[in-house]
Amino acid sequence: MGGELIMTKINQVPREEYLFSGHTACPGCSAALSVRHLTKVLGKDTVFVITACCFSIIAGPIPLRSFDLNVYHCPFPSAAATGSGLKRGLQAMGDDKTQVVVLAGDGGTFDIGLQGLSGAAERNENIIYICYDNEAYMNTGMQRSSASPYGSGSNTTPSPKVKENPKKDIMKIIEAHRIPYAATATVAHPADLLAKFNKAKTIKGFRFFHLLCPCPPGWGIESDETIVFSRLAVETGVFPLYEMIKGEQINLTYEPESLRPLKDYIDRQRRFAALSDEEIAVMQKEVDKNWQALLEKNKT
Ligand SMILES: Cc1ncc(C[n+]2csc(CCOP(=O)(O)OP(=O)(O)O)c2C)c(N)n1
Ligand code: SF4
Ligand SMILES: [Mg+2]
Repeated sequence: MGGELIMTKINQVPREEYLFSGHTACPGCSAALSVRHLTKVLGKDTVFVITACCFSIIAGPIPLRSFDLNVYHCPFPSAAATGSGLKRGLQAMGDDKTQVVVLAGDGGTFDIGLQGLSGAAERNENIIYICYDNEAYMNTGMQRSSASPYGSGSNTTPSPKVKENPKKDIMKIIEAHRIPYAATATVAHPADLLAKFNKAKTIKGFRFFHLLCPCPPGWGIESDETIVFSRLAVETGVFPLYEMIKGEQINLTYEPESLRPLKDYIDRQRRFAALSDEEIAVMQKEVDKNWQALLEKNKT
C-alpha cells in the first residue's frame, strides 16, 4: 500500500469525459479542473455525494446536469455520513464495485462537516473524501472559513481587516485518524494528482484528499492564473505535495530544489492586499517551520 506512485503521462490520461463542458463554474476554476481529472481516473462506476458548495451549482439541476455520473446532493454537515450510508447500502445490495466519492469544500470539511468526517474516518468507511479547498465559503460570496489563511481578507473580514487566526491544519487532524491513505495535490502537478487518484482507487477504506484550489473571484487573481498560483503554493512551501499512509508514513511526492519566497505567492492576490511586509515576514517564518517539520517526517 505504501508503494510508489505510478505517474500518468499526459497521453495516458483517459479520453472519456464525465464532467461536460459548459458547466457553471467560473472561468479558470481549478476545483472543476481537479474534479474533471478525478472522474477520468475513477470512471463510470462512481457516485458523487455533494454537500452545499460551489459544486452543488456546477453539478447543475436536472436536466441541466454537468456530470455524466450519479450525483447525490446532501445537507451541508452530513457529507461523510451520507457517503458512508450510501456505500454500505450499495454493498448490502451486492455492489462492491461502485466508488462513493464525497465532494466538499473547505467550509463543508474544516468547519461544518468536521464531526461527520471524523466519524467516517475513524470507522474507516470505504469511501473517498475529496476536500477542494478554495480557502473560504465561496459559493455564498466569500465568507472566511477556518481554512482561510492568516492575513487574508474576505467579506466577513472586510478590508482593512484580515483574518487574524492561522489556517486550520486539516491534514494533522486526518493524520490523527490513521486512515489508509491521505494525500495533498494541485492541478499544477497533474501527473502527481492523477497518480494519487489512481493509487487511492486501489486502496480499501477511508481515503482523503486535500486539494488546494485557487479561485479567481475569491482570491482576486485572473482566470488564467489558477495553475500559476497552484504552482506557487507548492514552490513556496505553502502547500507541500505529499501522501500519508496510516497517519505514520509521510512521503513528499515533489520537493522543490529550494523554496521560493512567500512574497511571490502573496503579492499578486487581492485577498492579501492589506498585508504589510512585517506581517508577510511572520507568515514566512510559519511556512519555514512547517516545511522543516514535514522534511523531518518525510520517508522518501
Ligand atoms: C446548513 C447550511 N448553512 C448554510 C448554507 C449556505 N451555503 C451553501 S454553500 C455555502 C458555502 C460553502 O463553502 P465551502 O464548503 O467552502 O464550498 P465553496 O462554496 O467554497 O465551494 C454556504 C454557506 C447551507 N446550504 N446549509
Ligand atoms: S467561486 Fe471559485 S470555486 Fe466557486 S466556481 Fe467560481 S472559481 Fe470555482
Ligand atoms: Mg470553500
